[in-house]
Amino acid sequence: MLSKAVFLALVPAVLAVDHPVTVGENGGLTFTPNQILAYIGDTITFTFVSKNHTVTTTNFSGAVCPPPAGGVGVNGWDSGFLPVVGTTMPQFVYTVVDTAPHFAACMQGGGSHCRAGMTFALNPTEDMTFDEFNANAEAS
Ligand SMILES: *[C@@H]1O[C@H](CO)[C@@H](O)[C@H](O)[C@H]1NC(C)=O
Ligand SMILES: *[C@@H]1O[C@H](CO)[C@@H](O)[C@H](O)[C@H]1NC(C)=O
Ligand SMILES: [Cu+2]
Repeated sequence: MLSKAVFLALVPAVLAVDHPVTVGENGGLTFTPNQILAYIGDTITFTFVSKNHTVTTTNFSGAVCPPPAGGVGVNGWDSGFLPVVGTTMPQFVYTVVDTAPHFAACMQGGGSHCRAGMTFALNPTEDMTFDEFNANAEAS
């Protein structure tokens, strides 16, 4: 049996959680769910289940669609294009490294997927909501 001190040393200070997100469910231009709240150390596992999409950070407003290659912002990310070929469903895992809001969308189609609502928010705020971001995307 482990002593209490050893046992406590083995328990992480914060229990990291994985947040699964499905990309292209039922062949749609969607992230499911389209917004999540997560802590530093958590992971987001994006599973691509149809077509050929990306999850790429972009601006909250202004030039939203399409997101640029490499993504926007400090600690932004870009999965690159992850086509579903046969029965292989590619995954992209992002580890949360800050508490800032991050807004992402799909790059495919020169911005057409992004403008059609293929948008996603990590840690949106009262001032920067998912709905407002999505409206900015539609209008961009
Ligand atoms: C996925 O989309 C990108 C960008 O349109 C394209 O360059 C690439 O060839 C596509 N991949 C497949 C397997 O269709
Ligand atoms: C995102 O917004 C910043 C700040 O307004 C701007 O400098 C940058 O060019 C924008 N990025 C894109 C891809 O439009
Ligand atoms: Cu897409």
